[in-house]
Amino acid sequence: TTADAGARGDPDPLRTAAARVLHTNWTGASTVPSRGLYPHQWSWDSAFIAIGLRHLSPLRAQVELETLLRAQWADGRVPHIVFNPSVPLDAYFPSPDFWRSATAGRAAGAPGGVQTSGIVQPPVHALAAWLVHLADPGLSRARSFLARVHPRLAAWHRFLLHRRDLGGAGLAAVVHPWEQGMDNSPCWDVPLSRVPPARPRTFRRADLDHGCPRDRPTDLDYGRYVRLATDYRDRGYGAADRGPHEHRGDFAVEDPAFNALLIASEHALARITGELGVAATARHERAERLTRVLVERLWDPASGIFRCRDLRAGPAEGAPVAERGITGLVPLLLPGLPGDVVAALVRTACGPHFELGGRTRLVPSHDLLSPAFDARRYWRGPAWINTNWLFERGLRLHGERARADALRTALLDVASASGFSEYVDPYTGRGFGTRGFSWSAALALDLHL
Ligand code: 9WN
Repeated sequence: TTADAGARGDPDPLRTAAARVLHTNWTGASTVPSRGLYPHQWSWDSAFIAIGLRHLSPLRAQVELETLLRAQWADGRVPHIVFNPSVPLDAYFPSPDFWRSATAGRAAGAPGGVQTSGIVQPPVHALAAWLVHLADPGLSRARSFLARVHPRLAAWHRFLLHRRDLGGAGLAAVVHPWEQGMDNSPCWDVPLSRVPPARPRTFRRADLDHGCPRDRPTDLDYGRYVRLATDYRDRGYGAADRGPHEHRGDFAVEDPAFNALLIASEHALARITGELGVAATARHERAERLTRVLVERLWDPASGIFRCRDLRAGPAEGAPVAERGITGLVPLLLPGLPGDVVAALVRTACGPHFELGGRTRLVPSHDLLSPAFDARRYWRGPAWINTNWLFERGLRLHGERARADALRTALLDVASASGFSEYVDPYTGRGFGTRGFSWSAALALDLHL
């Protein structure tokens, strides 16, 4: 731990402890989120990991992203899990024999040489690629890093902006809570309530071999996750869905954080394009246009937060979800937000629903005043390092320097004192979930330097 390293007279105990986590979790070409609970490569984890890893080894950070992008499907999607063939099938559920990417994903263009899931995760990758490039531009140019990842990142964004524009407004929709990355957020309670759960004894939850049931999603949640993934798989992962409105799944949501990360990555892709000697204006303009759509479609001025839009609720346009989640604060990281939206987001984060700078040490994953809030159950209240890293970035971008500095200090303290826990109690900083969690170590390292 950081304390052990400090006791041995290490001048930089946080760096040493974080580097040890990333070293332990490195498998040769990518990094697992954690050795026990998550023994494969995860999509948005790898992006956050690369952002920290660039400070230890820019080469490994590039390879991390390249390994993930090699598993891209022909339709542009980047799968949420790339499976490690040397890990036993029962080590993680759902395993490759559930997803059957090579057969069920054939029409959508799943790759042959590697087994993957068929759903996606938030598109943090172009942002990560750009930050990795900046860590060592000489090495990046010598390896043609950006030239090689650029076409894959562009195809990935095309998939999201076209195939996943299920609402027809220009935003990307997610078709599974695992795609948005905050699996059991109370924001999904209403949209998920329409999904008939798979029968409990038809699958085995490997997560409970490592995680405490009190901190994890419930069996009912899992039944619904399994049903949605099974249905999507059995429809060939959407390969036959022709127009934007053709997707028939029971769950389709436009999510603020997912789209904000896509827009931030569009800006990064514009910078990447510029570095490669191609005019970047059109892509920046598209990012600005998407920012306006995000505000028009998901901003709720009355409550000062972005709302998820449940596309399966009622009429064609869907309906906003009432719960306030951390997802609704993440768009602060966008440069083109109107000033009144920026001011309101900061007020909301510091107000009674999230208490930043007040009673909480880090921004919780969910509204403290919601009856659904639970300080230790996964995405229903605990604070996560990745969302706090994103919010810190937003505060800094918009000139909120004192608040950004305070959040950065708290993040570093909590991340290292909790042994780089997966998530923490937002009031006390006590760690839950797995320890030695890669993105907690990587993003602390990024803010530490
Ligand atoms: C399902 C790996 C992933 C994160 C997600 C987090 C959790 C998986 C699970 O772990 O999800 O994808 O098994 O619970 O919710 O954000 O990417 O760290």
